[in-house]
Amino acid sequence: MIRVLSGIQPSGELHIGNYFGAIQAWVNDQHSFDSFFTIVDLHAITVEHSPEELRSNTLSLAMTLLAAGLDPQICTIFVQSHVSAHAELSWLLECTATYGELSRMTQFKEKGRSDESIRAGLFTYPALMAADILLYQAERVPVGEDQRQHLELTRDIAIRFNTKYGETFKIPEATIPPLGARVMDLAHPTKKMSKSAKSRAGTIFILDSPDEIAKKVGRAVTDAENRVEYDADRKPGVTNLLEIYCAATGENPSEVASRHKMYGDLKKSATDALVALLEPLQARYIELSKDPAEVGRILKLGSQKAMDIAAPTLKMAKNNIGLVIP
Ligand code: AQP
Repeated sequence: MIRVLSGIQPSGELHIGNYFGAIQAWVNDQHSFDSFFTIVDLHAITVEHSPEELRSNTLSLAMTLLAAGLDPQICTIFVQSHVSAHAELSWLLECTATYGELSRMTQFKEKGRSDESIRAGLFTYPALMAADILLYQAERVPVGEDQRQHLELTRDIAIRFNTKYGETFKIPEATIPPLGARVMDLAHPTKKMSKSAKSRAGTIFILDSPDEIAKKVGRAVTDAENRVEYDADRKPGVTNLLEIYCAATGENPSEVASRHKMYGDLKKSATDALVALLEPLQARYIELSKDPAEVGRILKLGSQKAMDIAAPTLKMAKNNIGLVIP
């Protein structure tokens, strides 16, 4: 059975970009593939963070994933740091990747290439991400558009390792959704929606109330024409709203554009679609948060399963690169 692996950082509250770009596909994939989903807490410490918040974000993220429909009976959900093989393989891959490759990663450049005080871990982050994927011999990696470059690098690192040291890793492929792969900030529609945005105004969080959703969508930046058209270059704000609506409903953006005359109509439709999508998820989240011990149990079982799959790959990688296996 084809194996799927994907991860998400507990670096803040989840937003609809994370949902449409990744989680929606995870929920579907779990029925057809051998699926592993990981909360990548080691990635979340590559930037300034609060230890207390990291701990609570990790549990809250696990509950959000379960509330979104991941079923621990059919997929494996685990916390990255519970499986030490990630950190171990990461070092072997850091020693396989080059300084030039890591310097070209746009996410690194955006988050502060010119800042001397940024953490070294932010620079080597893509090697850890490659380890996350390659450890499980995953062939399919559902991610949003922003991760495409990291996936390409993962493939390059795996091919180089296999060529130099012998066949070790399967070569993974990114699967990127046709709609919702790059949800933009509602207040700055040329910037990607992000957990760590400076202002919350342009980000719709998965746990936002219907009123908050209505307010944020109502204030979404559009343009002065008041004519609904699907055209990302000329109308980034309106196009973003169309894509959000369609990612939530499965409809076609050009058809939806033709049925909406004014921006107000489109904003109302987008709000209603998001509330209808998120309300049941939020109700399940409240139920799950009453029993954090059960969530802890699910994560523990998940990390056991993950360790069993990761261990033979790590051993083979160590052996092939020339380390003595005890
Ligand atoms: N705006 C987005 N549109 C579509 N997909 C998105 N993803 C993130 N933002 C969008 C996808 O969500 C998954 C998990 O992302 P992540 O937590 O690993 O980190 P990220 O990509 O850096 O996401 P954020 O929200 O912007 O977090 P911060 O602010 O902490 O960096 C990935 O599959 C990603 O593609």
